[in-house]
Amino acid sequence: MDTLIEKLTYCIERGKVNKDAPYPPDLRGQEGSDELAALALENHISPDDILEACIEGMQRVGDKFGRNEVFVPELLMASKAMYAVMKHLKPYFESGAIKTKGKFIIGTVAGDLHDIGKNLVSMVVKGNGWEVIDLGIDAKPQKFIDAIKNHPDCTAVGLSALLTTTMINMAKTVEEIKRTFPNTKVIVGGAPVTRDAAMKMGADAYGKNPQEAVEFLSSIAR
Ligand code: B1M
Repeated sequence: MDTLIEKLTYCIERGKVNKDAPYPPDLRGQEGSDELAALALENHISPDDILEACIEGMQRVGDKFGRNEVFVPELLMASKAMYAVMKHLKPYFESGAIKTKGKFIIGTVAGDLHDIGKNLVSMVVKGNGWEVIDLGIDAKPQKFIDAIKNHPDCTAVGLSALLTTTMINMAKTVEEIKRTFPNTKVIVGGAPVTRDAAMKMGADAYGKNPQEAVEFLSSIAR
């Protein structure tokens, strides 16, 4: 089974989506992340292990990007391969929702277009029985304010950021939310964010992964 998981990680790293995909040329005709994710589930590999394998693939392509070995198109292909897997995992992560425990508003902050992590948090939170209001990517502070106005009963608001440069917008958004709605709880997360940075921004919590967002919501649920 290890080889199946390794192949999946490699397909994410290389941006190989499915058998018919012509990209990358050296993997033409081979199975991609789409088929391998389906096969892994059929072989009772847990959705968590599949996800971990994909995150490892994203990490590898990200590291290559950091070393100027690949460029934005390769990151986009890796994202496509990751989304092909998430389509298979979605029902598993979302299956817990029957009667909702409350509302959670989430978005990727202004200037930031990364949405894979935010969408994973959204799926896992939904799967744990919460209604999720997803504001998408590049969400300006006003978009969060309007969403809280429209959903005054929300339990918390979550912000995601993947760029060190957009962490400034994250801090501004937390500040704006706390100024307008001092009682609204805010959790922040994303690769460059740390617990220390979260506290300095004035957020109520930091989530390293989707599970920590769920734990925070449970801890403050009325
Ligand atoms: Co970009 N990118 N990217 N990128 N990209 C990074 C983030 C980078 C680290 C790559 C690198 O240099 N090694 C780097 C940022 C450097 C920095 O600021 N420190 C970078 C850069 C520089 C850029 C551009 C500027 C490149 C350019 O144009 N020159 C550009 C910026 C665009 C913009 O946003 N304005 C850019 C563009 C892109 C693509 C569009 C091509 C694509 C995103 C596609 C998409 O999201 N639909 C992309 C990708 C794919 C990446 C990497 C490779 C992968 C990101 C990812 O999806 N990870 C990334 C390198 C890396 O991460 N190693 C990189 C997997 C995902 C599951 O993890 O999002 O961290 P993550 O989410 C985790 C946790 O952080 C947590 O839970 C998730 C699951 O565990 N979490 C939360 C996230 N949000 C949370 C919220 C919570 C709680 C937990 O509570 C609310």
